[in-house]
Amino acid sequence: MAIRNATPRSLEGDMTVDEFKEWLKRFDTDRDGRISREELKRAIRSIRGRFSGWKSKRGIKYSDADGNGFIDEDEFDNLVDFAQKSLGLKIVSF
Ligand SMILES: [Ca+2]
Ligand SMILES: [Ca+2]
Repeated sequence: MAIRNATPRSLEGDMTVDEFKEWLKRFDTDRDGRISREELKRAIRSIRGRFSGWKSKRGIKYSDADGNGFIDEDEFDNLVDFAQKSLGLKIVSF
């Protein structure tokens, strides 16, 4: 898989929604196409680390529209919202 940067650009400035999704997919370690709470926790830990357990729980709850306990690919957009509000990421959409 082609990943341009090891670090999300959010640490330096804005990232686009696509970049955010690409970044998120890197944490899909079991490659099932969806993000579990454990995977989200790892993602949160990789950026700022604080309260990753609690935030991953919140993130799933916030984003999981169909309630299956995972953030499926079509639910990634919901997480964008959450990431901006709760993780302090700057994500621009265009
Ligand atoms: Ca997964
Ligand atoms: Ca879901």
